[in-house]
Amino acid sequence: MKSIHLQIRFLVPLMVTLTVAALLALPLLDRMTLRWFSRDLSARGAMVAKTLSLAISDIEPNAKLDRLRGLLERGVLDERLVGIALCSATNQQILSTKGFPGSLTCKEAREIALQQNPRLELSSGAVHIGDFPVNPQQADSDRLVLLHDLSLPDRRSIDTRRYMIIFITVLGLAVAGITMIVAQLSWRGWVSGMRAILRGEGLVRPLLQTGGTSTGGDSAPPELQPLEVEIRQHLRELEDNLYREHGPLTPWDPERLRGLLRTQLRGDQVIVVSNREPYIHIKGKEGIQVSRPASGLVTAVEPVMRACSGTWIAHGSGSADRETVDEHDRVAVPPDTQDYVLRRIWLTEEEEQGYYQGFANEGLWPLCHVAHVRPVFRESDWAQYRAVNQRFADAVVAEARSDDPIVLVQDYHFALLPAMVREKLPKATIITFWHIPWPNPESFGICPWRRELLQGMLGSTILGFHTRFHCKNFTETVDRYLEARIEHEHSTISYQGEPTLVQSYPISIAWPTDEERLRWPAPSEARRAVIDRLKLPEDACIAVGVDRFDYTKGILERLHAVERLLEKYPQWQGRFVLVQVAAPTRNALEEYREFQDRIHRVTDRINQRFGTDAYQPVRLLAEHHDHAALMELYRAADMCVVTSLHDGMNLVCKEFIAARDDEQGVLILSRFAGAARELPEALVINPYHVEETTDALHRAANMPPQEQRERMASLRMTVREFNVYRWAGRMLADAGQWRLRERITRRVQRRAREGSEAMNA
Ligand code: ADQ
Repeated sequence: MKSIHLQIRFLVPLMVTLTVAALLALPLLDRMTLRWFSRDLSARGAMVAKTLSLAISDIEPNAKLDRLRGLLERGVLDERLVGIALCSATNQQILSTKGFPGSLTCKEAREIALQQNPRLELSSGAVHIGDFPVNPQQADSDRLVLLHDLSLPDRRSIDTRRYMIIFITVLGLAVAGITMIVAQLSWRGWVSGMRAILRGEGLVRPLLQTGGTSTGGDSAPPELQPLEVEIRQHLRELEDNLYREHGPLTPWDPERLRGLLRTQLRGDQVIVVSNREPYIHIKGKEGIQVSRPASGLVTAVEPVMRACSGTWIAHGSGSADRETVDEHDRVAVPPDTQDYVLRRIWLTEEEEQGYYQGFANEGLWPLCHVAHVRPVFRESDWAQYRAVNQRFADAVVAEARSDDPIVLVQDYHFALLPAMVREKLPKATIITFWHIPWPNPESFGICPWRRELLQGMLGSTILGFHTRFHCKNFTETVDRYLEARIEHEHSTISYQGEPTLVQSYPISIAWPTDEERLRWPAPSEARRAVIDRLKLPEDACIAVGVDRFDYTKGILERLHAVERLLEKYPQWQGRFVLVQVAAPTRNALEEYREFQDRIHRVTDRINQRFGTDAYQPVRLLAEHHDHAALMELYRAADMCVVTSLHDGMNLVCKEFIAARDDEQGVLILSRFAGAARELPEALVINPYHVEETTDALHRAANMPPQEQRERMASLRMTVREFNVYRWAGRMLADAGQWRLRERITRRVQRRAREGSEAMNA
């Protein structure tokens, strides 16, 4: 209806314009046709005059007048000639035919004949006057005046005008009709184009077309495409702002996770198994203190356990751990809220040495990270690894309150445990999460016990990695070394008839709550505190690195980049400072001790080369920091530098992002960290390329606040939505579905069995 109104509004002016054009064109056309006729009559007159002139010259002078009259009277027999007169050179009428008006003198006739439109209105009608010399060679020749009837041209002119009006009317109607049809079609095109744009199909179409498929539905026509780009940009900005303000519609949080446990998992018991414990009790000068270890695994899993309750089984490694447990080696944690139970397992020095230092950290860790440190595999370590896995598996069975608990197995320390638990608790849902990368089959193949490790892991119901790439590597490894059925479509591997779902679940952190944020210092206060505490220059550009002191974290490459920065861009000398926090880790291993010594040596060298009494470009803080100290650093920094040579995910970069609610600060992130796949708005670098990392440091130090804001706002959106509750929630939801399917299958099988037993009976 609307489009018809619009077209009428468009058509009325069109018709008016056409009518005006016709009214203006008709007199012009009239004049033109008359001029053509006049020219035609003049030519015709000239011909008649010439014929008569020849006849006149043949007449003998004596018989002249009578013969002349007869001749002229014969001439006017032509119906178009009204009359003819013969005039002398002095404009005296010599004779004239009957139809020649008596009132018209030769002089008048001649004057009219000389006009452009030689027309004379007589009472009998309009005539055209032509004046021609009888003998053109003679200057004072007599002249013939011919009067042509103009009624015929006039009639023709009226006919022409009528045809013209009909023609213009038909043309107008045709143009209007075509215009209406075109307008209707293009209006529909525009409307559907605009709808397509608003539905987002205009943007989807190019993608589909590149894929060689066509949607076949509405899409924006080419003339709308610039508009499309603009509308989409505005919509996206609005959407972004809305999203930034309110976050996802149903965010993953502890409450949602608890709800999932209550509903889909019917409140079943959750048991976590990890090597590292979430709380360590240590004997200090002021009595027993509780500490949180520097561990990505603990950072991620602890908030999940707070939300889910249950039991966490871990190695009791603290000096006061034994003093704080009950007779069942249990202690309720966290100390203030006591949300769940920590069950400690005690390891002998031999066990710790073989299973943890040896097989896990000297064997599997370098094997999976492929960071140019050779894995070491010892028979004795392997024996301890197996034994300790069995001890933890037994503890799981002992802690289980039912025959089908949910067991969350954490990391490479327990590759054998899933199959061991499965043996005792076949109905348990075992979710194993591998926190470090999984290498390609060739790299993994150097492990002498590769088959046993894979068999152990395939005891899991669900096997999770950070990225699809790691899942793919694992599946290919199984394909290479075991006889198993792999179903790529369903991401499952069936080994000895038992299926395992192999899926990627990118891990994350708990997004800070409002209460937590209220305790944070303002970024300016944090900066002030850090500058005062570390005695940094007032105008320092602060880069922060937070890692366990591990060779996979790329700390050496980071130092080389800082050194190159001060060389290549000397304006940063005296201003640029890398504050490197490195928590001591695995100090019992020589590889680690040597690495840490080397980092100290390189730091000293750089500080000597570019430092002064008042300025040191690298501040190496090789000690554990509590959460508040880390937050202060993150909020004080101009940039956070993550240069891992290989990292399953890396949580430090996500902590930095979560800390920057002022949307300032730049993240430099290694492309070899799993996090790089989720956080493309960071400055993504190859840490092995010193020049590239150097330039990223320079770029970050010069980045305008607006660009920082754009990048940081987007990073924050990702980390807030893809938080650790989502990580756990997705795994538990998959487990819930799995258990439901299992229960249904078991019921169906039982009924079938009962049915066949009844039949037999
Ligand atoms: P990690 O190798 O431990 O984790 P990461 O993910 O970066 O590495 O986590 C380190 C954690 O320790 C962070 O929470 C950090 O704040 C904390 N931390 C580091 N240095 C500290 C210090 N000096 N003082 C106090 N705390 C410190 C492994 C894998 C990762 C994976 C995680 C989670 O190697 O790739 O992201 O597990 O799956």
